[in-house]
Amino acid sequence: MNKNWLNKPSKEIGFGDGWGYSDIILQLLYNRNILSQHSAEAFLNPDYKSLHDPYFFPDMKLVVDRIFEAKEKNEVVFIYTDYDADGIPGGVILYSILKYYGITSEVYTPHREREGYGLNNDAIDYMAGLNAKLVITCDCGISNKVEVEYAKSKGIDIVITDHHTLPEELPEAFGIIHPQVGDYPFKELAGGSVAFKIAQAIARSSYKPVVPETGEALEKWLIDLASISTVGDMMQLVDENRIIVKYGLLVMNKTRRLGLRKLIEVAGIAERELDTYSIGFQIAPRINAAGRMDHANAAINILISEDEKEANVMALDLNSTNADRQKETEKIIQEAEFQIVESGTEKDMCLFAYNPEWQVGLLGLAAGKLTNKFYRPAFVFTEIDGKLKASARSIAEWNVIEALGKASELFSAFGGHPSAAGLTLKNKEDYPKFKAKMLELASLRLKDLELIPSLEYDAEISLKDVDLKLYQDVEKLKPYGQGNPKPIFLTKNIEVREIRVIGNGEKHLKLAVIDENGVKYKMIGFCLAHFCEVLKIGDKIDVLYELILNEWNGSKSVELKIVDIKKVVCSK
Ligand SMILES: [Mn+2]
Repeated sequence: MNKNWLNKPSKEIGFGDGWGYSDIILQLLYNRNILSQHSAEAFLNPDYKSLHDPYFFPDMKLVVDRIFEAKEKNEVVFIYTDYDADGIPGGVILYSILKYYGITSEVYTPHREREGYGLNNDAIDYMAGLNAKLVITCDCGISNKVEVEYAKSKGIDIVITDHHTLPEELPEAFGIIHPQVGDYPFKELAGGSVAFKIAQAIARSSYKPVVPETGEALEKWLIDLASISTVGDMMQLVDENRIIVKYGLLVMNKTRRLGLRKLIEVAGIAERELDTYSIGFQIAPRINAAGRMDHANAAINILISEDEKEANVMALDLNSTNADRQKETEKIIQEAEFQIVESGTEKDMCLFAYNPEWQVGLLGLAAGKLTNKFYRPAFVFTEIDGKLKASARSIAEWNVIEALGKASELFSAFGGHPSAAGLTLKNKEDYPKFKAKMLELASLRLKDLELIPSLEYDAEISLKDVDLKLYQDVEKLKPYGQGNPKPIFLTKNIEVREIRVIGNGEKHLKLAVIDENGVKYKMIGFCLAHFCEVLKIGDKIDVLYELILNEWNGSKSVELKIVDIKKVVCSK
């Protein structure tokens, strides 16, 4: 699909003078809204010591003392954690830190389809039946006022650790650790990182662990899990999140956690240096797959396993669950696309697909793919127990959660964000009414817009500026992720000299181009082979690209990874 290219604004004259950075680094900092020398230093050199004091959470001391009271009294303790790639590593952080201090806890993860998100009374009954006295939630609970009351009536103290949007009325829990409750200085922590802050608070308390390590050395072995939560939940990689991910990756590259090592091995990335891409596309999807396809317990169990053989078997299992998940998702996407194209609705202001057989845990992935492909908001429905449930994904131009709010009378439940949401229809018969309402709201907002995706680039440069020095400069901005995308550059008017299609299945494009001085450069476009149908030798093109390092026989060179191409002059 044709894309709009947007240039981020050029830095102002004089910006960063005297800070000692290259012009291009300054532009990249400016593009990321890092506007003072102090914040530039902090951004380029994330330091473990800059993590905020965990005792800035108002309830932290109370919560830490309650945990050790449970140890003293030998109480049954449950960790109640969400089933996704944020909650799972977070639950394992809590389980592990308690274990390091001689407290054995049980981890309870609700079933995605049967129990749904957050605390529920049946689960509370189950834990009460096992004589639980303390339940610590992770990545959920802040909206469970009613369930927290119910737990109290059963003699259970609930400690909520969460990061989701605050409801109007907070639950009256024993304690709440939430970055938006109180004056904690950074509000964007993942659920797993909130759990990590508890681990830090315990490691920095006067209580004594039963393992040899103490303090920082002890807490650091848990930060790799917090980095999975942060990337897995697509948090902005700024401030404390940037430190967590940087140190998390350092730890993950030498992790002692057996199950995580096995997961990395079966994903086929053990030989590489792990980065945010490995977390986002290899590790988090495998952890998520358990809850999407069946029960998240499989992912919890592998991460807490201490038996080599067992961990191996579980990693292979999770790997095949993930492969099944991919296949299933692919099937849903194909069928959904077929429904949309067959009905001729692909140019409508929003897209709908429905099949009662589709698995609810995969709807969001499918909706996301449809939104990318057609650049329209998409709703993908399935049916559970006679009710229609959907996941929605939207484009930047339309706030889907706001739209759902305007049709709330149709739903028995709905929630989410401007770009992603979920809903359950009260009555199955309302499906046509729902579609009509969404189409009406979407066209109010979108009908006069040209709906094509846009790509933002950082700076226009010449090919002669591309060298190892530039690559190393750009690498200083790692780790990349939400809020800090990998830098993209534009070079205009370069001449195509060679065109080849390479790789398994002939999916990739390889170009040789020359700049205005006749110097030749190589470019590679992964999954961009379709451009060879429109390009000819001698064409002049504008190209958006990223820098990648090519290491071959001990020598290093910079290669250009094509992001998008526009033809400006055709050869005769
Ligand atoms: Mn989360």
